[in-house]
Amino acid sequence: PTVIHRRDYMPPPYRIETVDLHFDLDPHRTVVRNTMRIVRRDGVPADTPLELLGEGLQLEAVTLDGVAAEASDADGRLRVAAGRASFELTVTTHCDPAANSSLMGLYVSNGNFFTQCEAEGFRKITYFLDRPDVMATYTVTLAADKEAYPVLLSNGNLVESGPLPDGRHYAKWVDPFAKPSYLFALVAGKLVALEETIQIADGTPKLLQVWVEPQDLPKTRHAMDSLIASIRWDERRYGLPLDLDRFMIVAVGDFNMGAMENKGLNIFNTKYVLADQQTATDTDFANVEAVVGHEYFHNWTGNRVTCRDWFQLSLKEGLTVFRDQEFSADMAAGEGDAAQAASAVAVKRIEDVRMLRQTQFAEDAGPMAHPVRPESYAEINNFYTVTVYEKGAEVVRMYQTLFGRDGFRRGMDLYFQRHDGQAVTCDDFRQAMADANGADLAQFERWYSQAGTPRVAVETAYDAAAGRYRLTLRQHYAEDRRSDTPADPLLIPFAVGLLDAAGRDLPLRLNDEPESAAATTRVLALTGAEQTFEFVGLPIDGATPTPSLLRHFSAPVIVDYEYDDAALAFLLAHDSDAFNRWEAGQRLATRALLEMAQTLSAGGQARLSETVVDAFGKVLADDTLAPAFREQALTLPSETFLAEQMIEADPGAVHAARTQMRGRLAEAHAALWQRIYEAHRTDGPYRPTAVDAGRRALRNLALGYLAELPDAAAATLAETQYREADNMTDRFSALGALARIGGTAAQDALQDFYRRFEHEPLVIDKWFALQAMQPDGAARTIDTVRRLFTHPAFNLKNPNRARSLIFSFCAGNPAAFHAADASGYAFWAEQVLALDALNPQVAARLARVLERWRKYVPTLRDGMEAALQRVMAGARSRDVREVVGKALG
Ligand code: B3K
Ligand code: ZN
Repeated sequence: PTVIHRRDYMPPPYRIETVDLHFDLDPHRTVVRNTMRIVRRDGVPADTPLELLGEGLQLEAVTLDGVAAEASDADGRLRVAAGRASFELTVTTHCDPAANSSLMGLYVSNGNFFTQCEAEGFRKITYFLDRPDVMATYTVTLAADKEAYPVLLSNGNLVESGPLPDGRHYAKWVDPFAKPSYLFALVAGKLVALEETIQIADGTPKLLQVWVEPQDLPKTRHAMDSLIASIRWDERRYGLPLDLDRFMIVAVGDFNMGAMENKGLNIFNTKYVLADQQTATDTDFANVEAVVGHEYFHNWTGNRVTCRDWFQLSLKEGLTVFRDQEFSADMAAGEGDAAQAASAVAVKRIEDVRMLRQTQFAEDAGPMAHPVRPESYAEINNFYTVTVYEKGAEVVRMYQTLFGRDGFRRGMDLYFQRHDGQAVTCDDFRQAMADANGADLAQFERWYSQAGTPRVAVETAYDAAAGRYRLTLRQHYAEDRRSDTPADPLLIPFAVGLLDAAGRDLPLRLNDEPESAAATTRVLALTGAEQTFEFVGLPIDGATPTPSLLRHFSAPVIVDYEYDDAALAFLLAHDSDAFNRWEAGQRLATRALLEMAQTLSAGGQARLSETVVDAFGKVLADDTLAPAFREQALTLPSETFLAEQMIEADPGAVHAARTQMRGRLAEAHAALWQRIYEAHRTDGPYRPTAVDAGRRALRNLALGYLAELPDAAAATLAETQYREADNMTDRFSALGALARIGGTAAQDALQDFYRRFEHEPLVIDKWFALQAMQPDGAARTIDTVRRLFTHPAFNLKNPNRARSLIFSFCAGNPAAFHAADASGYAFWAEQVLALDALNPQVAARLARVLERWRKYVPTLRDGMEAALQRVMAGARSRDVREVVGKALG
């Protein structure tokens, strides 16, 4: 396939200044008339042809300044010999939205029209310079049958609407802001809206709407509240106001990803809009808030200032993920006192880091490894990755760690002052941060250009007689890093603390600093390959302090330090940095689990160390800890994360070790789990707040542990909870516990659940996912999955449904998926190929499940390689071919 390189960037020869689009909407033959005001850029030779990109379009006519013009489409490029410096070009085409199963461009979902243009979908709607550095103002007229499509929406403001002959009607929209084509959107159909008018800080009124299908209207309140909270937060924290008179969110059931930030008309997967007590879990509520925030925040970071080219994607995505993380943290912290707030912030950080380490670190160690700002791609849709998003957000977070919140804000202000209305690069953002803070960030550029997860090896030395503590930090990349990008030393903000024997923080002062500089957490700037920092003025002849390293996860690195179990148990009990308290427990559990998995993998009998059992017992018994934090501390590292830590991943052994450890923790602390279960009922009406959600999470975690016990008590608890639950979190957790226990109670509950929620697609997704994620038991999960595949409610064309069954099994159930007989791999290959023909983007995501095949024990590798070969031989899309080609390469 053709590979596109960052170094080949060239500005476009022509500018498109205005776009006037006219749509005659029809599911099978939509006619699009596109009139553009085009200007040749200064210095471009007059004979340079204009080449507009198009994909799958039927060309009807082209006129140049009102006169029919010669134009031809070769290989998806419409060449127009304009020969003048400034002109008006009208291109008329038609397309077939109902036949569009890729869900890119214009498509039909449940009888309504939607668009998705990022990254390169606009070219499926009309011929265009479909690249983000071409910014134009759009006027859009939509015409359609009035009865079938009563609502007609596009970006910006509604300026005109009215009837047309033959039962049709039209609406005209004007977006006053210049934008790249990937932010264009239209929606047409039978929809209703929850509406609210608010005033922003300067007093201007704004109309907010959440558009959904009529039956979903009662599930829109939370999305609306989240939108209002997002608007307020962006004004307060960054001084960034909503710039349009109206802001719309629209929900659609068929959508490739989470949501899309189209200017003034955000289009969302229903999963991230609809929520009510009966059908959405606490996690769903939190996700709606986060995604509504994310898309709203793009209005400034992405839309007002956009990307020059797609290699700069992290400019908007890393920054906007960072913003949504901070928003969610503030929202969770807003409810309680200072201690509760700090704990809520730590819990949010823990969730984000868990996900980063499980998915991004693995990506960065595999064949798709790429820098935050990639150097090349075959299919840009394959680069909407956890590296660009989540590692990108960590890179942005490091500016804030280095300069503080105020310094970060100064950088943001300068960024908007310089670049509002422009399409820019990651370097421009870094320069604004540097200039606003009088800093030199040249070295920091490497975070954007070097792939792989850096490791920091730590050595410590304590001179008790002198009260000095030396910390030597050495940074490097793993030897087997799969990337040819440079491996030069990075600027790593490394936050540390030291605990005395009683677990209290020691004041820390570097040897060249005045006494007043002492603080209990110090952010060390590691810039060299190896550097030593010396803390002085510690108590003379004190006990050896315990280091708390990389507090709050101050950089996306792996810390290598030889803690013994006692030190980890001590940190878990005492560290003032809540993130590192959690981290100590995870390290302790990870080490124990990996030892057990190795033993089991070699055919031996594993035992869990009593230090670990006791350390977890202390957390269980510590009622001073916030429930949400306790739940995180008591949740073991995931099987996927653990397998990634092995030299050769053995998912079966990991699953066995983790199950054994859960069983041992359940049995050793049965009374405590029982007590936690009883003590954490939530009183009063259901509220999806962080505090209440934390109580439910801890209680349901306890139920899960109790379900590991051989007696029947947990089954009774779970059955009662299932029946009496007044919210989806408790009902679904109880269903999960019952499913794990198995037997007829599980079958009955699963059936009841299906009947209860038959008409709630998002809940039926959960029903499929839960079953796909059960470990092999009396029945093999692959058989259940194949049976569910033929269930009348299954539909491969709906991405949420495909993800709920297929992805849940292939990516969310490692032990069953990696069965020794390769049955999982055969299923995977079939499904990738089936999806490849329907929806390449979704297919490519599924294809990525096997990209780490070389990491696994030899007995599994052959089966994976064969499945990959089979897909390579049959796949047609650029998307899947790029992924599988790299995996096999
Ligand atoms: N910007 C979109 C992602 C588009 C993905 C295209 N394959 C959603 C987001 O990050 O907010
Ligand atoms: Zn985004």
